[in-house]
Amino acid sequence: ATQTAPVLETNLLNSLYGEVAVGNETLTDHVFKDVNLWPSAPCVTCGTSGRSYDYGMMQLMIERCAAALSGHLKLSPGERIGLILPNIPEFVVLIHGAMKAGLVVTFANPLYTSDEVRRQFADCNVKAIATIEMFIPMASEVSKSLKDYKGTIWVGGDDDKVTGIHGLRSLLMADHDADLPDVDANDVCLIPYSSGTTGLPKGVMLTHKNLVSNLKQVQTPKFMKYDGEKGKGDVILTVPPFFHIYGFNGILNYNLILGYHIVSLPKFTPDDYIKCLIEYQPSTLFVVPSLLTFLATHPSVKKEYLQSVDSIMVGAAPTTESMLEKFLLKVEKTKDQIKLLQGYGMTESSPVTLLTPYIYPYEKIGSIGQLVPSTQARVISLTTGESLGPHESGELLLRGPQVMKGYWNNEEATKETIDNDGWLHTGDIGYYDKEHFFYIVDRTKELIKVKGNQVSPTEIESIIMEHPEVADVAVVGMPDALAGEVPKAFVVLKPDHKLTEKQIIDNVAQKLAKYKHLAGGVAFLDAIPRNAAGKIMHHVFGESEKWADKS
Ligand code: 4UU
Repeated sequence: ATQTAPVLETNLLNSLYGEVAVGNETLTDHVFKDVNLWPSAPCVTCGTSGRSYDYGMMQLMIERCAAALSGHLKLSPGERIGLILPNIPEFVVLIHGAMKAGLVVTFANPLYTSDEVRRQFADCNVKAIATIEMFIPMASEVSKSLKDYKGTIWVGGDDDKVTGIHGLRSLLMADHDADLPDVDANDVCLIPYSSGTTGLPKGVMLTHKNLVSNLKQVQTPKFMKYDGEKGKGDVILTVPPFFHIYGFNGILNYNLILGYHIVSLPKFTPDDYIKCLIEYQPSTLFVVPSLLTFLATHPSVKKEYLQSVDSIMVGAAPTTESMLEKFLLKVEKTKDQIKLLQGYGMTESSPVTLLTPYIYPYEKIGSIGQLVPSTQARVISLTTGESLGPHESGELLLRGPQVMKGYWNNEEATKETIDNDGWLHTGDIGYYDKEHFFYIVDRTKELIKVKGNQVSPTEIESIIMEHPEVADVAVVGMPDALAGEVPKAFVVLKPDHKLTEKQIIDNVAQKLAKYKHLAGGVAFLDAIPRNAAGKIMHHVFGESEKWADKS
């Protein structure tokens, strides 16, 4: 049974699980520190093609990749490399190879349009791009707008058939003269993009220390399946993208340290996923809520396929208690037989701040868990800013060694997000109970989450504003049974203009990745509700009928 936790007078909550030492290792050294204990264990397998490397091979490829990036492409420590890669085993080679060479990685969703990739890669001044054959033309086009560009790496390619393109296999086969740098753990090594609480996606500067701290924080006995023991040869099946912080640090690195066999799909299809369940008999599934819904409700997912599974980690968007229960009913298991774990995180916090302990009381189902070690929280009133006590909802503030250094080239946004005392303002609304289990109930920030993916309303709004006929626009997340939320546009047209819903939807579809499309449609209004400062009151749309479609 959980004990009632002491709440300080100030309502500042400390983790109930103490502190972790913040190491001085680099991320790659930390992740592969025990690899010599299991060199021939399978490391990462592509669930679609079956292509697989063991831990020893993975380590060798990472070292050779680092040498090639530094010795052959002449990339210098601190320079940025952009990855446009799906979940394939070579993702690990590129990202850890780059970090070993002291480079800073930024990754993009392969579904992005070239406009989206260009915006991100130009913003942080990328000097090289690694991608698969399909996206080489996009990389070439994007590279034209990048200064002092040093080259494209073709993952899957054999040799330098095209000028300026380096085949990964040839890079790894050749010997390179490289002097790998001593990398400082305080250095930034990853710049994922997040829109945070407002505006367009911004570069999130994460250091080795941020990411390593977070791995230590989540690998605390209370939160782990084997109470800290490693090397049980577990198989995990995972779909969340490695190019998002949950997939990269929360899943990939987390499981690499433990020597587990990671099976992943470059592209999710129900058939491939079911095939992997049967073929690899995974013990742990890492999912986002929409995938849990698929498992719980899709008729082709039979309970027999899930017999090997003993735990499922859900994160990146809200899950409902009823969906968790629906899943248990479907597989005819109790929560003791299949652990349903939730994690809460943000790109800005490397990502995990809250996690359910591996064993926790049934009545806490639906909770995002408790503070991981070395993490503090406050829940503040939306009106007065004071710190609230148990069962009072307010904005969640978090502090710990996993919180980012700041936004890339954007001091103003950094100051708005991390206050002078180091608190990260999450833009999420929630509360905690007397045992320090937290619950998320709402969001103050504009962010829309589509199947766990971030969608920035500002990004879609700016595209809709490009129509000369549009006077004003607000994009809002609307509830959706499978995706969680989908974007919907509320548009004010200039007088006597007849722009149609279809024209608006098509224009957005041309410029942005599919999950950002206006699946919620378009509604025409007379005015967009804005506050005194002129900011769109995104929040009022979701909660009331008064903004009902007038078209
Ligand atoms: C309700 O989504 C993430 C990171 C997710 C993550 C990572 C490691 C989950 C579990 C884990 O172990 O990052 P972002 O930056 O894309 O989105 C952050 C936002 C949060 O502010 C919140 O609004 O995503 C939402 N979110 C959640 N909401 C994330 N996790 C949850 C959750 N419940 N469990």
